[in-house]
Amino acid sequence: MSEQPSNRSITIGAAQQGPVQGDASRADVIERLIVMLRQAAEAGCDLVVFTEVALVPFFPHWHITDVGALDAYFEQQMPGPQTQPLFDEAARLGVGFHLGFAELTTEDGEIRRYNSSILVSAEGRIIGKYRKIHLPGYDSYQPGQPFQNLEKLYFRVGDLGFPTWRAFGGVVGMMICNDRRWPESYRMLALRGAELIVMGYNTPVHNPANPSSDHLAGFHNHLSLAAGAYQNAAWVVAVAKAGIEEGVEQIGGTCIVAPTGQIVAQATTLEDELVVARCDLDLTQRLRQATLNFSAHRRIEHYELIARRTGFGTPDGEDED
Ligand code: CDT
Repeated sequence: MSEQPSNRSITIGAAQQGPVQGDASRADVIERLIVMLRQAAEAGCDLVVFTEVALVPFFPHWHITDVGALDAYFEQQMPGPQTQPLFDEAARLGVGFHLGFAELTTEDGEIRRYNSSILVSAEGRIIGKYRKIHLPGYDSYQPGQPFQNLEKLYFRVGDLGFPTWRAFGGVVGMMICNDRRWPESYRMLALRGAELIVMGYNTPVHNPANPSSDHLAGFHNHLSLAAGAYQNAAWVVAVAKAGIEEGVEQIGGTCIVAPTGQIVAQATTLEDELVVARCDLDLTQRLRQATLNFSAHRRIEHYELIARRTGFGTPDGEDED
């Protein structure tokens, strides 16, 4: 860690959210976010990171067959009438934010639904949008499970790639929840210069597909984030929707991870909680000029050679029978 903060130090608030129950209105949720936005402004934050699908309960946990009921969880405008107060308050306070939401849009004459996030400037202007690429779970109802994971049914795979933006004095990229488990997400962003990666997540403690790992859910969260941060020399801010939401217990563990892989700030509750850290963006550059100097040390030609030789997956020396 840097002992002397540089000119490119920014203060970031990771705004963990407790559960959003089914009877909560958008206005209720926005009010909770505004409370944390004000706390962040008090704490001197330049940027506040809200979670994935922050405005409603994490509805992919339920099988919803009525299209009207499904679409009620989506935003058709951003900002729209219900989210405008968040933008207005952020602009009034001069604090930027990241927000995850379910996006419904009409493109090429058809309705499309994405799991999306936006980065908003301190003036309340949308800087950029990301659409989740790694959608976990299933595209059909799974009988016999205590809750569903139907992201593949409700959302399309994101079609915007992994863009980065010059913002908040550095280069910023976004990913969303399950993206954090895949090294390619971080690497794509780092190759585009990302110094700061922000994301939200809704992660149940119980994974019906692999219950034997339930006790490791929190560990795997921090393992993925720390590895992604260190191996790409980037700051990583990851924000949970935590606690028991409509009967589904979700991990917390909201944290801010330095490019060294060290968790420098972490939530201690499963409720609305603002976690703050000062992040020196120049630390990324110092690491990228040393151990993690991509252009000096990565061996792309060898990765490609190996990939061609193995057909991207067949083990060398596999027994033939
Ligand atoms: N929202 C989301 O992407 N959740 C998934 C659950 C997968 S079950 C391990 C996640 O990766 O956290």
